[in-house]
Amino acid sequence: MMPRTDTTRVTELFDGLRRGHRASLGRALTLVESRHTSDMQNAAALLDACLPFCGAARSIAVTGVPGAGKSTLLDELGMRLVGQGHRVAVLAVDPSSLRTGGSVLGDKTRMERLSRSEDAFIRPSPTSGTLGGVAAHTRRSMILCAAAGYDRIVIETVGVGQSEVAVASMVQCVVLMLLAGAGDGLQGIKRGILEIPDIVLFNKGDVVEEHAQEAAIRQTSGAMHVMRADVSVPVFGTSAITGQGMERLVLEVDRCLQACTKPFMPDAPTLFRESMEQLISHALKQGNGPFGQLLRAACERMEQDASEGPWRAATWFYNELDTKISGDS
Ligand SMILES: Nc1nc2c(ncn2[C@@H]2O[C@H](COP(=O)(O)OP(=O)(O)OP(=O)(O)O)[C@@H](O)[C@H]2O)c(=O)[nH]1
Ligand SMILES: [Mg+2]
Repeated sequence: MMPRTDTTRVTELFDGLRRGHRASLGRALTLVESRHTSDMQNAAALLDACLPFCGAARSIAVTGVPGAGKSTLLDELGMRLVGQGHRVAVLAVDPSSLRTGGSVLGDKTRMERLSRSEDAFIRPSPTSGTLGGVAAHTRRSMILCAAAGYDRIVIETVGVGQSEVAVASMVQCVVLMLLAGAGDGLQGIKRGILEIPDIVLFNKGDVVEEHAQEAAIRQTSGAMHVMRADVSVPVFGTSAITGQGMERLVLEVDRCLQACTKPFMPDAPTLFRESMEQLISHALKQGNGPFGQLLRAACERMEQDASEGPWRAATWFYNELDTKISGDS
């Protein structure tokens, strides 16, 4: 049976969050991360209430290898955005979930000025897997932060794997951070990565040799030009420490957001479909849920009966699901 929504709790959170109370936003984010069935119901009600208040926000992702300088750069970028009158929320996303509390602390210390700013909110990545996976989690957090009045939602993601691509597809401006001469030269990076960004930075310009930095920028610009002839992707050097290239970064991000035709949030049917896909694919990976059990049963059938190949097992799974759903209705 579907648990009831705790209307008082949801209303309290919603009111607090809309009034800009940090604690309410923090609790709301924790609520949408929860996998307790009763919390899920409340989270859904809260998200539905928040969705209409998201329109003014814009989203940016900063992605790159571990240690590229994302957090340090975000401290600088965030402060500049705050200086322009924006309210900035930073969400750290870590799909590998390999990071320990130490790094979360690292994120906060690397964003020292931003974490002290009244107009900024920093949320480290959740420590455990969340409902529906990384992308679903990001979507939900973005909605809450936007409804709480943050108009620049910045997502820090590590690496450039499948989850980052999913996260990148959700934002309006993707900044890719690379390091010249650190295997991030064109030889070292997978070219597919270059499909993602709207802006490419070569960071740590203060310590990388000038000619190496210039060569990396030139090569990457050239490759971009060939691969994505229809768009002009700025590629330039930065230093999160000295501030080199930061003015340009603020300008390019602004330009990108202005040119972006993608809304901050897609329409409700798209959000619903996306959410269902994420939930189902996540449910399949959870061993003890109903999907996981069915998946295991299908695998056991294959083990016990050599004639039960993968396609037959998949068909069996689908039919079982169909029967269950029809039986329950
Ligand atoms: N010299 C120099 N060091 C930098 C620069 N940007 C960051 N760093 C240093 O690089 C290290 C890693 O920086 P972070 O900002 O934590 O990097 P990150 O990409 O957020 O790292 P993860 O979150 O662990 O993936 C720190 O010691 C920073 O001080 C830069 O532009 N120049
Ligand atoms: Mg970081």
